[in-house]
Amino acid sequence: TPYHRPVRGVGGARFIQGLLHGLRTGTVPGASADTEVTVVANTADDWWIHGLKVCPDLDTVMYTLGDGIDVERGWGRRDETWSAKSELEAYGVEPTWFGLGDRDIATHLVRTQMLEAGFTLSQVTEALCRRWQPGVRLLPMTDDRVETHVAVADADTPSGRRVVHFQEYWVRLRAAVPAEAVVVVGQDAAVPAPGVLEAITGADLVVLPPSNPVVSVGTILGVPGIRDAVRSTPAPVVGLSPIVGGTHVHGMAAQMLTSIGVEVGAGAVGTHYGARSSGGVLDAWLVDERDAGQVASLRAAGLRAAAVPLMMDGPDATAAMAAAAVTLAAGDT
Ligand code: GDP
Ligand code: FO1
Ligand code: CA
Repeated sequence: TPYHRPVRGVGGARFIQGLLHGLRTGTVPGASADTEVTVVANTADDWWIHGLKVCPDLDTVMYTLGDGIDVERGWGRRDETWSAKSELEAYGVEPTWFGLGDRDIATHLVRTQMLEAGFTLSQVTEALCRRWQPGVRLLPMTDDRVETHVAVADADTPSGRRVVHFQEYWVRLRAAVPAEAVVVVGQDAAVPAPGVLEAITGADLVVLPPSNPVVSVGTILGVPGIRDAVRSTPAPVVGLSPIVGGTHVHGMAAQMLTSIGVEVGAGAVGTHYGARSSGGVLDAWLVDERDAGQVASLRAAGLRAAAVPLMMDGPDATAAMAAAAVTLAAGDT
């Protein structure tokens, strides 16, 4: 299996894949193969490009769990070809730095047509998942248009700044310049998608996967109503650190944390989310064994905390992380 090959980002999708593996093989305490999993996905990476609505995080989860993902790239379809991309380039159509693969385009065509016919993003996602059968209930965080934009330095503007869409920051700029601010356009007016609040308040357990705390988990919690649902659910809430040994494993969590003034550390991210006993969203926070030194201060901050291996080096290792999270949340350690 090519599962272990390095990929960018996709912390959330790979975690869920490992969790499902653990459920199927019976290694997650108190759960079984028929345990229902609902995934609330970030949609603030989404954008319109070449007239198509593209939802990278929904598609990454759907393709990963549906076994259609290009594992090495970590996004888009396996066995992809790029004829449409080269044809667009030949016409001189911008942007050329963002590529839609020929297979992947079919997903965006279906999505865009359905949206234009009046279906909601939730309904479209359900329809797409009928093909991919991800084995989870996959919900967008909201059906409303919400987009993360990033302010970067630009000496040629009166303000000294320029704001670019998250995809431009990530794909064109490679997150190589400092993010001076993150603005989540449309977030204040967004409404959680149908089923999202009910899934959180009706769950037996809520898990924040090792994902970007700012532009993935942060944007989800920022949809009005979602943070409150996580704060008030009767279920325990446990998170896994995306920061290991002082930086992210892949991606750009470090740049994003810096932009919001949070130290790039496993403990700092846990206290940034905060303990529910003091207005935060977590009961428990799992850090990597390299960050074991931060457990004491997390406990002092009111969190149940433990250090275990947190590298998703394959389905078994990832399932063990999920099992450790469940155990910690249950208070058995
Ligand atoms: P994106 O939307 O593709 O950026 O994916 P996410 O936001 O879900 O995940 C990116 C985050 O997952 C980054 O902060 C990574 O550090 C984290 N991540 C990726 N792989 C691993 C891993 O093996 N272990 C841990 N602990 N975190 C990981
Ligand atoms: N990432 C890239 O680095 N380059 C691309 O051209 C690109 C295209 C793309 C198209 C569809 C899609 O679902 C994802 C795509 N991504 C691309 C990945 C995407 O930028 C990121 O994975 C996420 O937005 C971060 O979560
Ligand atoms: Ca993302």
